[in-house]
Amino acid sequence: MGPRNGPVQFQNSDFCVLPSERCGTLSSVQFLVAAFIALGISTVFAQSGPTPVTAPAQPAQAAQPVRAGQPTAQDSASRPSFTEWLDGVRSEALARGYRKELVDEALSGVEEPMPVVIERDRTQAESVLSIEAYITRQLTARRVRTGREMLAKHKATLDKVEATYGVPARIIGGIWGMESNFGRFSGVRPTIAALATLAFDPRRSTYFRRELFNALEILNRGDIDLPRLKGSWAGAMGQPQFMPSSYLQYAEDFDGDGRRDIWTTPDDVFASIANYLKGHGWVAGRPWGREVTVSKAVASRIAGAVARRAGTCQATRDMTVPMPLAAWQTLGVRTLTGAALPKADLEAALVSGNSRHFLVYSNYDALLAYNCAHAYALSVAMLGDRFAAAPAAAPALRTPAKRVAPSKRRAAKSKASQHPTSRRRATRH
Ligand SMILES: [Ca+2]
Repeated sequence: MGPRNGPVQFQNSDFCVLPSERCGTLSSVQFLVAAFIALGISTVFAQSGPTPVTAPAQPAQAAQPVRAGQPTAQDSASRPSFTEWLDGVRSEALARGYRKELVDEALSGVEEPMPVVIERDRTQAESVLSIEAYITRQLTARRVRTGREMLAKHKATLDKVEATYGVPARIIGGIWGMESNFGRFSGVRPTIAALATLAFDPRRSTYFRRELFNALEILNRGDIDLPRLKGSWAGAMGQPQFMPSSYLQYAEDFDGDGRRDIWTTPDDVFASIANYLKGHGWVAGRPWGREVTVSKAVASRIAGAVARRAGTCQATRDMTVPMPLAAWQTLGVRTLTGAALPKADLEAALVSGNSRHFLVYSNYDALLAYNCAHAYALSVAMLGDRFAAAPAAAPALRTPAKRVAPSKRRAAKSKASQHPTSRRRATRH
């Protein structure tokens, strides 16, 4: 992984089951559940949303860990061996004009598919956590505190990035925190080997073969050396967790040293995140949205009167079409304090969890583009709000622990493992 990772993160990575391997942020309960999965207990669990710029979402598979190299029903005599397949990749890379020594070096370390990659790909789970529960898990006092410290530490750079791209530092910080725990963990898996494994596997071979060549392209351009080209098991790289295609399109060399280093250079990390959001429609000076109050009666009125959006991503179908704030006001939507909505001439769409509701503006779509899951996008947005809020306005950072009888603790732990968290994170595009 990135040079920033210390021993602790490496240790976590051994148990990490999250597609993006953001295990640095696992709570102890999450960690326990993750350990169970790592032991082969197939279960629905995963953490958050996906990874920006990551692989395309796939329907969850019943988690049956399959060992790489193990014959499956889909294998047939016509399938090449991994070695034969890799020879084909090498030939195509040379035909594309990549330097021979680079191709040889990059592929020489890929002797066989990585079992851990296949297992994690097979054990991705559907989200069973509600939006509310997911947000609660993400917006911890510790993460908010760390985020404020890190944003303060990098204020000068973030201010420059914000001025350049028009994306607020707090939003960049929200994504940075969600993706790599503020740069502490960005994945230890060798990207070429991980992508080769997924490209050889028939499940999503076309997508990952393309990303494998994109990764070779990155090496060929000299932005990063092979030993440092690391990331998640699913190929998401560096602190922003960009897939190679997103890297090629959006990574920025903000410190001007000639390399787009999203692994260890904060300037490049922040600018790359901001450039991605700007490239997906973030408009400077506009808010993402706000949490609102929707009574049950109003919610059912809305369900009958307001259409849902279309779209290729599930989250866009799980929200309404945009309408003027005045229309929401007429329908009975109010601010969290029960006040009237602002009279701004803005259109907003309604995103609803089980009990919480949010009116979101067009900038919210850029967050969904990073990772198409409301739980993720709302967590980023609300983390940003918390970073920006005066510390005194935030809930107490330390809540006195309530005494819980041991039997209740066991019950709570058991419940947590039955209702895992997750939102299948699959994927950014
Ligand atoms: Ca740079």
